[in-house]
Amino acid sequence: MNSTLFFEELWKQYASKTPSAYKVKSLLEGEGETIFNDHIAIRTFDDLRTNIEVIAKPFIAMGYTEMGEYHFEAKKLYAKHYEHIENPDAPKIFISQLLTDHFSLELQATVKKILDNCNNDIFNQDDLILQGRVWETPSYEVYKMLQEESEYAAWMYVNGFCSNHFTIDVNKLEGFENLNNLNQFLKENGFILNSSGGEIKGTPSQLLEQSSILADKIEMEFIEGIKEVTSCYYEFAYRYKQDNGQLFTGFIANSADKIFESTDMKLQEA
Ligand code: OOG
Ligand code: NI
Repeated sequence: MNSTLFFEELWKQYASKTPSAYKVKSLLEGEGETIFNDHIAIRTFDDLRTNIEVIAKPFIAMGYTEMGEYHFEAKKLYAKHYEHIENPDAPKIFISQLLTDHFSLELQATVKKILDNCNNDIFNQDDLILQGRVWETPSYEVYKMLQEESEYAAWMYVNGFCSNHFTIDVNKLEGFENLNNLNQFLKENGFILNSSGGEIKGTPSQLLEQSSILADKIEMEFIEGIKEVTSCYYEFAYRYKQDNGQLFTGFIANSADKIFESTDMKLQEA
């Protein structure tokens, strides 16, 4: 699949489970804006069958290069980001993985069982991240057990492989001078921002400011019946110039740490 088609398909799947993202995009287009995507993000388990390297492979084949790496000690996550050097307009890719070994033996065994119980050929397919949850109908009991240790693990168990957000490139908006203006506009229109660590994560001196809306909630079929879980969210990024005059293209671990929480069930209930 060529990369334009791939990102179109990825957006379609993401928008179908993230009605707020579709609404925000339409609202801004209604104001005359054209939307550009700064980056997407993918989550996975660090199992050798599904780790960051496995997820990154099709992107490397598209011409992406590994750039930065990020550590999240408290959340027990690790991430890398990728850029398309020849095409700076291609969205950056942020891929994180759960550091399974840092959790309980019960969680480790559960993750292994989830992966063992599905057709492992699928992990090597180029379109893995268009496949969503590739394992069987989840159990609510397992979901709650994972959630006690890691919101990320629980989210991954029910959502699977996808882009968990797209990101509006705020630099390219015409009617919004800065991220705060966009945030105010979104709030006036009824969208709820993730305020963990403040509505704006990052500072001009860190060269990146980010905000996001809370993930949508969707109905999910569990073995035990239908329950609500979080799906995906929309992010907004404003980048500043580095000393060389080029926009900063990386990520900031402290900010990312809070952006992850956009899918936390605990923020929904607060
Ligand atoms: C990724 C969170 C981090 C960013 O831009 O810093 C992030 C995730 O929720 O999987 O997207
Ligand atoms: Ni992001």
